[in-house]
Amino acid sequence: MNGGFVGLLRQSYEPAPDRVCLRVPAGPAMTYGDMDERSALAAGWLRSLGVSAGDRVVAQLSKSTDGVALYLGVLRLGAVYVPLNTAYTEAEVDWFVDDAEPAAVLRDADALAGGLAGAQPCHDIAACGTDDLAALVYTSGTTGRPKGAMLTHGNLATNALALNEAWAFQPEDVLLHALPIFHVHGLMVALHTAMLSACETIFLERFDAAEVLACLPEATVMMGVPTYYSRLTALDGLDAAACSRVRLLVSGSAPMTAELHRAVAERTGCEVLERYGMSEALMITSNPYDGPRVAGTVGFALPGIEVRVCGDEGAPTVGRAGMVQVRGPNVGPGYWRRPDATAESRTVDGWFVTGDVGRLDADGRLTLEGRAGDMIISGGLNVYPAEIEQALDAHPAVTESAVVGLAHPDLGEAVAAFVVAEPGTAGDPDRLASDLAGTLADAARFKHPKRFVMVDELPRNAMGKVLKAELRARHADLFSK
Ligand code: MCA
Repeated sequence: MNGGFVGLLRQSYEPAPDRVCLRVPAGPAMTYGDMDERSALAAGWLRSLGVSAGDRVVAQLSKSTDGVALYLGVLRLGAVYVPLNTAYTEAEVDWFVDDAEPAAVLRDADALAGGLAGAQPCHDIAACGTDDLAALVYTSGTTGRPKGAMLTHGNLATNALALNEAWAFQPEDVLLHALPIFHVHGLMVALHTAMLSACETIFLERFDAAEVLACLPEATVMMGVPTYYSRLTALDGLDAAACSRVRLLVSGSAPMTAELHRAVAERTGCEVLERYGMSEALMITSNPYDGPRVAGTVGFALPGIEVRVCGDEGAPTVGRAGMVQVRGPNVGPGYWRRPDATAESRTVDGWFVTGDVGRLDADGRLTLEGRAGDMIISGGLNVYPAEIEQALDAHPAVTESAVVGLAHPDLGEAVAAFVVAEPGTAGDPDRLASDLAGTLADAARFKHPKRFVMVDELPRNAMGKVLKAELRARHADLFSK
């Protein structure tokens, strides 16, 4: 793997540089040759800014073809790409920058375009081995303090090759891409797999259901979070004719309900293929391309990857729920500058402990049954209750709070906060709710509770621990009322 992941990509598109790489509706198509040149400009520009191999480059940028060129330019130099959600606030970005200690921070798309315009291209591809770092992807911890999941060139390459094979990608495929490119899903699952086949990607700036539907007849593959599919099924036009060329619809990042799975199949004739992954280990399992895609399950370990489920006593078990563990070339080397957290996430025999609870059947098919922590997945984005609770509890009018995820028709789960007000300060609950939204000003908006519920007390067990399961059960229909 001399040229790392970019070297591998280049092998696939080099014979056909005129093939379309990214096509933005109403914009010019960008060929693989164009992308190669643009990424060489990005690498040259970064080098002129002093970035060299091993340095981190933080990018918080709206989605654009230049953003992809920048990513490839970073890898080309042997530097380390650190993508950040565009919803993160200044305070959050400051935290990530302190932690990653980057050589460059790019947050302005115009500055990027200007930089590329004046740059000298760097056509070299740095020699990168399997274990060289390619990206840091931040994930929050149960304590609310984010950790940078390290991913190597070997992780990226082997996972893209595995997906390419498992999902039968061909150069003739056309990928419809509406995902953000600051997460593993949009960048390393969708784009990598398509680029490794040198196929065309219809590159949309964001997910707009009507626009996606209008593009669908040209596509052969689409990937999305369940919310994409529920928004599409709400439109009249989603039918077999709209999907006449589609051979594969993939869903991930959050569980898809059996009801939604069925609805998409009835409307389009396509059974959605659900797969399972996480930032620390890229894609882990997938429903089969050929063979039954069972709703509510996430399928089988991808080629070259091992999955086991361990019960409370730590021994592998089949047919019973336990902790999902994974081993293989997809698993990253750990958390950036956090040997403690890295060690905690491994078993003594070297398996990565995902934190998800699941059940394997005798054939090796995995069903996820929940998460060990309280993490909420809202519209495919992870939200950690501890972070929000800590901010709410700091408000003088709040005695304590509990943040949970409750079923939501659009987002799958949405964030709800149960708040006990300090005696004598409750006053107007609406007023307090708007005050609390202000208290969360440092947190990205998608993490903010969609509802604040004032309660007299939180349910607790005999040990004084807040019973979140009870809150979830009691208020299960909060967002459907
Ligand atoms: C936006 N908002 C949200 C979310 N997204 N609230 C809760 N959960 C969300 N996911 C809020 C905004 O803060 C704003 O609120 C309001 O909704 C409108 O914002 P807008 O950006 O217009 O929303 P949208 O375009 O409708 O976005 C919803 C979305 C988007 C399309 C579902 O969140 C999305 O693309 N999600 C996919 C994320 C993804 O790629 N996840 C993969 C990571 P206000 O008005 O109050 O400010 S997981 C991963 O990579 C792992 C490895 C894996 O396995 O895939």
